[in-house]
Amino acid sequence: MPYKRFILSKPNSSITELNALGLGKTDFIADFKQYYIHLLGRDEACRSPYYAGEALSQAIRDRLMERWKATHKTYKAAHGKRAFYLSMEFLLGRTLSNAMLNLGVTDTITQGMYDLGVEIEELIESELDAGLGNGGLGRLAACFIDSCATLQLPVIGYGLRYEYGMFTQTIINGEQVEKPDHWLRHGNVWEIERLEYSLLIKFGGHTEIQTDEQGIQRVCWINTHDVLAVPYDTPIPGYQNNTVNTLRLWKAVATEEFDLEEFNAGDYAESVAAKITAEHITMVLYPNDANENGKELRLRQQYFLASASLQDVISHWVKLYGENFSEFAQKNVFQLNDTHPSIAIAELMRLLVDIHGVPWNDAWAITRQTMAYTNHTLLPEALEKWPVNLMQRLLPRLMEIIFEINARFLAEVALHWPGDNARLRRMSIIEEGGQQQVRMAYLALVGSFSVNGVAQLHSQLLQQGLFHDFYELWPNKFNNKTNGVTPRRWLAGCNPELAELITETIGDSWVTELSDLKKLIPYAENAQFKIKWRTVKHNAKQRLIDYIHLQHPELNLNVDALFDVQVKRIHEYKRQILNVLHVIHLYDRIKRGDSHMVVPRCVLIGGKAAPGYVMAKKIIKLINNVAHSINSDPDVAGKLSLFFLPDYRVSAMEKICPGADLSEQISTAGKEASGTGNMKLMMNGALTIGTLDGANIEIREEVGDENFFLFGLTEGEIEARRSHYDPVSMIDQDTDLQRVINLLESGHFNQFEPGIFDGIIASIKNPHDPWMTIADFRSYIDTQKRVEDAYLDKDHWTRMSILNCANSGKFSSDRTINEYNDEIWKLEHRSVSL
Ligand code: 9L8
Repeated sequence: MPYKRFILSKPNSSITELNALGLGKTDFIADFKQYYIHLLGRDEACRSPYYAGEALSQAIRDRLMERWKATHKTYKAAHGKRAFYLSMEFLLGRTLSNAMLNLGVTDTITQGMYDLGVEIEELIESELDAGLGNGGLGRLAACFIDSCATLQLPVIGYGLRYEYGMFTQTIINGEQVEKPDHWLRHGNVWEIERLEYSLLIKFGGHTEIQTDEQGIQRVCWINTHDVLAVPYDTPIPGYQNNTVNTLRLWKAVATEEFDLEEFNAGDYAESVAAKITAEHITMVLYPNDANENGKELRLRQQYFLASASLQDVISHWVKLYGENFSEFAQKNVFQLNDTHPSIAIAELMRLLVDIHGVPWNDAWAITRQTMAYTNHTLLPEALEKWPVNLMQRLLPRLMEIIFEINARFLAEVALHWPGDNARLRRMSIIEEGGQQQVRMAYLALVGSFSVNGVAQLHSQLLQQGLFHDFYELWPNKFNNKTNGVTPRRWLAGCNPELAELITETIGDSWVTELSDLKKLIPYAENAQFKIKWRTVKHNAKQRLIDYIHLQHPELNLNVDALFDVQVKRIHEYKRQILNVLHVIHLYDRIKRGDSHMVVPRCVLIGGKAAPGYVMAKKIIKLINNVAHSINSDPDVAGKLSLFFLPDYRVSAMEKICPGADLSEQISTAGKEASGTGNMKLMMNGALTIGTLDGANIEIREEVGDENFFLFGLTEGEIEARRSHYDPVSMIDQDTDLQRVINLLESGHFNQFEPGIFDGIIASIKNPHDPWMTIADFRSYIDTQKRVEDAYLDKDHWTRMSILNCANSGKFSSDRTINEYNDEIWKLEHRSVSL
C-alpha cells in the first residue's frame, strides 16, 4: 500500500539542528563512530583503513546530502535555464579528499582522525579510483563539473555507470598486461541509486506508420528489445559554497516484462541470455583513446546514454510545462563531449516528433538551438563513422531520421552552391562508397548551434581543414574554448605544501580565481621566497621518489636529479619514442665519456596503451627494455635513470605533478588537440619542453618564451615537409642520431629477444611516418641540452618554476567554463543558502 505522507522529522525542526550538517570535529567523530560500529559492524580490533575510510565517507556524504537538496530546491525555484554535459567518460579519480577540500573540512577531519589514532592519508590511499574514462577527454569532463559546481551553474553531467572502468595496467617482462578494474566490488558510498527515475530504451524492431485517434499519422517504432536505464547520482560539491550539483550515470538493467515474455514462451535459457545481453551495455568502458573501433556494443552504449539522458530531461519538462515545447530551447542546452553522444541529435528529433507530436520543422529548430558540439581530435582514426546497415538494424527509427536530416541539409547546400556536386558528396552526413557510413561529426555539425575546438590552434585547424566546407557555410557556429583543469584537485588538493606557501604569500583567492597567481610574479625575484619554493619542490620530489619506490624498490633515485616526466596515454602521435631516443642518446654520451653531461636526470614515463594497439604496446616494451639496460649499468648510475611507472591514473598524477621539474609535451605539431597534463604540471611549477602544438602554444604565450623550452617543426612546416620527408638521410647526416639508431638496430636493448623492435625502427625510418619523429630529433636534443644548462643554475631555474606557476591562471577550468557559459550556455549563476 502506498503511504499518504512519510514524515522523517518533527514538522518544526530545522535541518540545521541535525548533527548531519555539523562541520565541527566532534560532529564528525560522533558520526564516524556511529557508522564504523553500527553500519559497518567493526570495532577497534579491526585496523583496516578501508572500513575507517568507508565510515568517514558516509559521515561526509551526509554533509553533502543537505547541501545537495538545497541546491536542487534553489534550481527548481528559479525555473531558469539548465545545461547538460553529455559524455561517455567522467574520469573522476578519488572522491574522499576532494569532498573534504570542497567542504572546507580537511584540517578538522585530519585532526579528528588523528585523535582517534587514524592517519587520514591511509584512508585516502585506500580508496579506488573511479576510472570511468580513458584520458584527457574523460578527465576534462570531471574538471568541468567541478568548475560548474564552484561557479554555481545549474549543470547536470550525464554519463554511463560502467561496471568495469579503465583496466589496471601491470607490467610483466616489460610488457603491458591488462587486468579488469571491478571498481564497484566493495560498493560505492558516493552514489545513490534512483530506481524511481528508471527509463526504457529501445533497440532493434522496425517502424510502422500508424494513424492515431485524431487522424494524425505517426511513425511508431515497434517490436523493440527494451532495456531499462537506471540512474545513479553522485554529488559534485562546489568549492566551499554550499552548491552540490549532480552527476547522473546510467546503468543498464534487463526489464522484467522482457524476461517474462521469453519465459512464458517456454525458453528459460534464452530469457536469461537476453537479460545478460541487456546488462552488457554498461558492463565495460572501451579502452580506446582517440581511436575508434566501430563495435556494435559501443553504438548501443552511445544510444543508451543519449536516449536515457534526453528522456530524463524531457520527462522533467513535461512535468513542469506539459506538451508545450515552445520554450524548450530557451531553457535547455546540451553540450556533446565529442561525437560519442551525438546520436542525441537524432534522438531529440525522435522524441519531439514521434512521441510528443511536435511538427518536424519546429522540432528541428528546437534541436538546432539546443545542441552544442565540442570536437577533441583531428586524427582521422578517431573520427566516428557507423555503418548504415548496422544503424538500420539496431536503431531503425534513428536511421530514418538521419536520412531525413541529411536530405534537408543537402538541399540547403545545393541552394548555397548550385551545381557543386563534389561539395554535396563531401558534405553529406552519409558517406557513400563500399558500404554507406554515417559521419557522426557531420551529424553533430549540422544539428548544433555551436561547434568548438579545445585550444586556439586546434580550433583554427578545424576551420581551415577538417570542417572547412561547414565553416564556409556557417562561420558563426565556430568558436574556441581552450581547455583548463580544476585548481582544487590539481594544486590545492594534490600539492598542499605548495598551496600553503602560495596562500601565506598572496592569500587564498587563487583557489577560485586562479589568475590571482600573478601576484606571485614579484616573488620570483625574492631570495627568501625562492628558498622556500625550492624546499617545497624538494619535499615533493622526495615524496615522488617514495611513491616510485612502491613500484621499483630496487631503484636508487637522487632527489637532486632533474625529474623529467612524460605521463599520458601511449600513442605514436604523442611521441614517447622521441623521448626514448633522447634517453638513449644521453646513455650513449655517458658511455663514450662525454663530460658535458653533468646534470643527473630521472626520466619517468607512464601511460596505458589501448589493448589492441600493437605499436603502442611495443613502445611500452621498448621503454622497459631501455630502462633495464640503463638502470643496471654501473657506468651511468647516479647520472641517468629511466623508469616506466605502471598503472598511470588520476591518483598517480596527483603524486607525480608536484614532484616534476620538466614536463614533456612533445607531440607532432597539429596532432594534440590541447593536452591538459601540460597544464597540471605547469601549475605545480614544472617547466615545459614542447612543440608548438595544442595548448602548449598558449602556455608559452602566458609564461613567456624565456621560460619555455620550445623545439620542433611547426604545424605548417610539418605539412610542407611531408612530400619530401627523408628520415634515412637525416640519420646519415647526424652522428648522434646515427649512434642511437645503431644501438637500437644492433639489438643492444633486446639481446635475447631478437627483432622485437624492428617494427618501431621501421616506422620512424619510413618516409611516410605520419608523426615525423626523426624530423624533430636534432632540435629536441639541442633543446634538452639547454634544459640541462638551465637546471645547473638553480636560482634561475627556481625563478622560471615560480613564473610557470604564477602564469598558469588561464588554465583553470573555471575560466574555460565561464567562456562556455558566456558564449554558449548563457546560464545564470545561482547561490545556494542553507
Ligand atoms: N587528445 C585530446 C587531448 O589533446 C585533449 O586535451 C583532450 C580534452 O580535450 O581530448 C583528447 C581526446 N580524446 C579523444 C578521444 C577519442 C575517442 C575516444 C574513444 C573512442 C573514440 C574516440 C576517447 C577519447 N579525442 N581527443
